[in-house]
Amino acid sequence: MEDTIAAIATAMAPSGIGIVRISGPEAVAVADRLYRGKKKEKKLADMKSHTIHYGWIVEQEQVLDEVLVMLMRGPHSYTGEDTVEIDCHGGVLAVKRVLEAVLHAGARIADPGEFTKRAFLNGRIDLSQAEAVMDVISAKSEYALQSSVSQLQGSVRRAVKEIREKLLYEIAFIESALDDPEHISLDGYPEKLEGIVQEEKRQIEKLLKSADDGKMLQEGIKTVILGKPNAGKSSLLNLLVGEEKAIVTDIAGTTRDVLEEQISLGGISLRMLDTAGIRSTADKVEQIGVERAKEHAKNADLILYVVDASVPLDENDGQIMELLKGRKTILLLNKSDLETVISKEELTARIDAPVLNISAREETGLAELEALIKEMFFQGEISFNDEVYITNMRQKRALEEALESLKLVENSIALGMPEDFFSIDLMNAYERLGSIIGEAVGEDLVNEIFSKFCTGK
Ligand SMILES: Nc1nc2c(ncn2[C@@H]2O[C@H](COP(=O)(O)OP(=O)(O)O)[C@@H](O)[C@H]2O)c(=O)[nH]1
Ligand SMILES: [Mg+2]
Repeated sequence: MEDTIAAIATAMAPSGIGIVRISGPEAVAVADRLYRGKKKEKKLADMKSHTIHYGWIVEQEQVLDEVLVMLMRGPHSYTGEDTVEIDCHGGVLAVKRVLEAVLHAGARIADPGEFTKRAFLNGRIDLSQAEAVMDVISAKSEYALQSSVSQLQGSVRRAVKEIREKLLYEIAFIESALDDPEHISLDGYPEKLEGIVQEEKRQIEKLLKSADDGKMLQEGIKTVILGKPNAGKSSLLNLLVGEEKAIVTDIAGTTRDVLEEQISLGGISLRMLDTAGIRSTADKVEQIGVERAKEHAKNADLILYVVDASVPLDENDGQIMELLKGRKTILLLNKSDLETVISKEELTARIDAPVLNISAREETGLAELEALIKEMFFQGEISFNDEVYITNMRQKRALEEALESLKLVENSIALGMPEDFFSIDLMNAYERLGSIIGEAVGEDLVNEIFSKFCTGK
């Protein structure tokens, strides 16, 4: 962290403004080598922190761009170090020229995520917050964003800290009792500890339970559209995407490959897969498509089974119903604008799943579908006020390991083991929880986490 680093913080595409960010002990000096204000003698080094300065970036007497320069001295900056941000014009070439000049003036190019890594290493944010930064950037739906922002504000850290404090208290108590048996008695202590361990296990389990929802919020609910050919599967996908992504014709067997689209429905993101209609077919390509549809159905979070209500059920529907077993399913009785020959009752008699009447052509039934999905996956309510969602797989693993350690403590209590056995596993749980917020994590892990970031962040 001795180096002064620099990178382009904005997207590399023509835009109004592009930002070159500089951070490190030499940040202000580097900027001063290039900055020229209206008054020639003006130096950023003499300016107060958190001020903005108009001027030009000049390299070897050549004016590169007209800029605004933002000055933020550490520790009150994103990285915790002296930071200068240069707002230049957002042409790809203009931003690159300014960055090059900054590098010539003594900064080195930043690694991906290095600004955030410094914020973490300088103790300005914990590891769970650093991970949230990346999630905020890559959020694909309103709820994914809200959950990441709440983590950025420290919701995960607070939840983890609370559990850790309780564990640490018990570890310390056991240690002092063992050191000073004359004054501190451990009589009846195992029973008391058992109650505490149970409670903390419950807290961890609650966080772990949120991880399933959290993953779906973050990555989207994997939703597979199944049905016979011509049921209106591709029409439904197009309707939800809002444009003609899939080819729609009245020829059965039009969709042969699986088509994936990320869509947002009422703030929830769905990874929606349109598939080949399921039927027995002699066409080789279509057969492969049917197999793929079946494969995807196996690990779907949700299946939308589209039924053409204007034609009777047949043996192909029987085949599809087999695929629905054990999967969350919504039955969509499509083409309800036409004369229908299938009733809701006929379907619910055969499969245990909610049924909605829709028409992909008339665009009806979508609001009901949205409400039903929210109900099925988030009990209708997604709230970030007092709920913490674990969206990160690394954090989830650490929670699982902490839970295992607490189970070992329970075991030792049940077996009547000596107290120092308890503290070993309590300590393990404490450390695993610590790794979530980045306490005592190795350099390799830190590097791995931050290397997934984009440059400039
Ligand atoms: N009347 C009516 N026709 C529909 C509806 N949805 C789809 N279609 C038509 O049904 C045919 C097959 O649609 P498509 O989306 O390709 O079905 P897929 O094979 O299941 O993907 C096309 O001619 C669509 O225009 C609907 O709600 N009402
Ligand atoms: Mg289709």
